[in-house]
Amino acid sequence: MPLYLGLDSSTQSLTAVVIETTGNRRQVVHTRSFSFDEALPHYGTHHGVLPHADPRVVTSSPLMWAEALDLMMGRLRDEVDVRQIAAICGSAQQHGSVYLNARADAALAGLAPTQPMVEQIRGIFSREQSPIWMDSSTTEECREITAAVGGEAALADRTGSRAFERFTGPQIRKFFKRAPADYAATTRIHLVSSFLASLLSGHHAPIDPGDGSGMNLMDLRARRWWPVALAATAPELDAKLPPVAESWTSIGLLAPYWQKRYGYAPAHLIAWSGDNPCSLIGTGLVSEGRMAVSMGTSDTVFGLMDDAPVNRSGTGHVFGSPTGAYMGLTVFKNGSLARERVREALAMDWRAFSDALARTPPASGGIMLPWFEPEITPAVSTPGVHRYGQPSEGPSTIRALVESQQLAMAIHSSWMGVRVETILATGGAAANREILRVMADVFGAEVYQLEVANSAALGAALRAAHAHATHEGRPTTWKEIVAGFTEPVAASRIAPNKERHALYQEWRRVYEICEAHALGRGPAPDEAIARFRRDFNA
Ligand code: XUL
Repeated sequence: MPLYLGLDSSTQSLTAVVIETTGNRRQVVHTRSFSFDEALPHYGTHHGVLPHADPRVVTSSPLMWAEALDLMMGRLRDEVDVRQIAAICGSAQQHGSVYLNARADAALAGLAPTQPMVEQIRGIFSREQSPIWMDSSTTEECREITAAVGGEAALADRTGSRAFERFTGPQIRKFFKRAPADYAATTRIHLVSSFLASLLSGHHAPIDPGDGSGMNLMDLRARRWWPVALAATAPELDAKLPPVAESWTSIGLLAPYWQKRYGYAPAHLIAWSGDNPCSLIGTGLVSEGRMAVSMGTSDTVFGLMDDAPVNRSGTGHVFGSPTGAYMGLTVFKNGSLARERVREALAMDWRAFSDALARTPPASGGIMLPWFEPEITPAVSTPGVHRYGQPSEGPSTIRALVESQQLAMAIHSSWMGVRVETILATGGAAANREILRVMADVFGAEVYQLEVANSAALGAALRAAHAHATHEGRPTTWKEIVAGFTEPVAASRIAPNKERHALYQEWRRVYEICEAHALGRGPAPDEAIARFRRDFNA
């Protein structure tokens, strides 16, 4: 009976989900996850990233990601019947880039099964550290690229996003400017996703439109590199990038290294994608109308879109969806990161955190802009936490934080133009019902918890099953593929409270004034807060 393997290389960990999809047996048969810090401490990462004096520079080790992949494939051999795995697909943190030199082709093609992979690929990198999505050090390059392509609107219309510091194009440009000789010695630039797929296939894998749209380099609708953006970014970039290929592309069979070293079958490899496009599938968002809010290291709001809207929001992104359609996404860097900081500062456990939310009335904590780290939405390069309307520390801080995060998500995802009636909540913080209650009231939407804990890895496994069925001449719909895996927990439904939603509609305007003030773009919000308190007796 065929099995399908989905891998997810995230910021902090590597996860594998193995599923079976035959007839009524539609289930996850195995899950394995380990954190980079714990499993591979010799790389010296902290929460998956390398230390830097400048908080805007965030990198990780591509060799570590490779070693993690090898470790995982070996562990799976001991835990599942890997000979039954018919197809493999993967997901990875988006935007991060891997720089390879001329030795890479031969090393990839000639991996000897008698030695660990890591020893054989040490020499293939033209850059030892990979910039990742948490990096915000390329403001200058964003400006240069934007000007060279004819402005923000031109870049956003063509690629789905205005220039963002973490996007791969600005990162490549910075590398070219700072280390021109190393850039010249680079023969291939991969995303984390296509790099890991290359290790499995033994040759350079393509980039799929889902992950390619996180680069400021791809023509979103044509699904190929946009020559104007390539020219604006760095010389001879076209020759260094892998081709763009549809997400369901079969990129070959698992290389002999994996078959001989661990006993895998010659499984079909499907093009990897980014974690957000994979999570779209893993949360069952294969048609328009529903949205997911994922609360992990970062918080993200996303949903499928049949067409690519012109995105003039300046905040969100339009990415390719692995179904061939599109997805809208807005990312907040200070997600769980901020919740953890506040909880730690108050010396509370998660239970006390929830109790504090349950005990405090809506809008009683004021507004908090929790920019502990440089923020993506709205763009904030110098970190700083701002508090308005209720400066006292204590349980009200938690209410201020959680409400402000939900208000920011509602405001900054409205550009997608989707009437949100149902939200699927996922990620670690989605286990907290009190947070979900605030979400339901702020959005005025029904909120369901998703049982799926590893939506990106599950999405990758479902993509493997979908592509395999299609390649075998058993065409199947996305709806059929996700059935039985992604249904929300019916009993978890939280309905919005009408009165509280009305109150939050006004509190939302106060939030907007506070945010504009914190960004140095508007007046102090005292008057607006006083008016709100009068009107709502809050
Ligand atoms: C998406 C983004 C993050 C990373 C996290 O634009 O930057 O969600 O993909 O892995």
